[in-house]
Amino acid sequence: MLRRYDGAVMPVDLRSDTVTRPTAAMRAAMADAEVGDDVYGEDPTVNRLEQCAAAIIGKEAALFVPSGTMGNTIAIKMHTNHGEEVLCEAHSHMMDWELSMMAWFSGCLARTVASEAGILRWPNIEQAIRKGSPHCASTTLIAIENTHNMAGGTVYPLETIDQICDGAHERGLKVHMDGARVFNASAASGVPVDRIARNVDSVMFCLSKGLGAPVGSLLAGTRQDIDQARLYRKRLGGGMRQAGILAAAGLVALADVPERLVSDHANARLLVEGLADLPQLSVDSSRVQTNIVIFGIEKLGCSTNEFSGELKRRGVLANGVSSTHMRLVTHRDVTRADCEQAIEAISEAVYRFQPQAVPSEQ
Ligand code: TLP
Repeated sequence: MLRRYDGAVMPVDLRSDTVTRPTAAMRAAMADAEVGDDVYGEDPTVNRLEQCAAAIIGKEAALFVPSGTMGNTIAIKMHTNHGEEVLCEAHSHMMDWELSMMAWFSGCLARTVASEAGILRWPNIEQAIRKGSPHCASTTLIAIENTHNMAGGTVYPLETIDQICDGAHERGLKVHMDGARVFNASAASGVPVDRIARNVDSVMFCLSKGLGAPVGSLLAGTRQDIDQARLYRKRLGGGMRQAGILAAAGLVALADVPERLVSDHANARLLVEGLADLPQLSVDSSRVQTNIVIFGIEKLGCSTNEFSGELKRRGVLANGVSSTHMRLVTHRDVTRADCEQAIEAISEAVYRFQPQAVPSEQ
């Protein structure tokens, strides 16, 4: 029997891994956090988080920023000059969901590169690189997204990252990794995050997604780049004062990550296997490598908003990511039982739009 969503019962929230609530341990650490003014560099908890993050990700320094979008924005600014080109994947977060920040703040043009399942390959990148001339602007940065959100949480093979970095560096270009979910990539591949990020010039990762912290991301790179990044963060209004109360939750999140992410991935697998049994949906289970499941509802003849509405009535929250595709994201606050409920709700919603397909009772 499905738990009905009437506002009183907590729905199963699969809209994103950003929706997690801080754990009791995080709240306790926040309450006890030692703080200072971080714009003066005097918040001991922020300083500890930045040092800890830099060590985990294997870079000289890291900067605590309020959001992943700000981390990516600053990274682009620190690697480029006005009027240059940035190569990125056609459905990358930077391209589709950051309100053209690359143009707005850095004055750069995004040139998209074709990919398979969100993963860029060096030969395609190489063809798109432009050398500055009186006729065209030069490419100076390559941005890769690991895991790739809109491709369904796909993971870059390590050798692909290394090839991209080697090729870019030979040409004098920089590589930034939008590693909002790089810990998911690590949990799925078994490759430590510092190895994944070893050859990129900068990496941004989010505390507020799979790691479950309430707020914040880290941008990591060379000491020199991060010193510069600190100025850009201030320009963007991201200079936070007693931010140690947020950093404290981030430190807790970093302490107990990887094992838990594996269960998020198992829950996503459970979801996709349940959906694969519904022929009215388009499901590519090979894409589901981490905590994101994207599936098509184009055969149902309804909009993603209508489909979301049906799910909501059945106690499940999920968003459309295009006019034909829905996304489910597993995270700390959803259990295996919640995912089973979601499969049931999705099956009911599918048959609601295609009643002729209801299987007969045995
Ligand atoms: N992604 C959000 C939405 O904006 C789509 C989500 O729910 O998945 N890089 C990647 C790969 C991301 O998925 C996101 C957020 C960001 C950057 C930006 O992070 P925030 O939301 O902290 O600015």
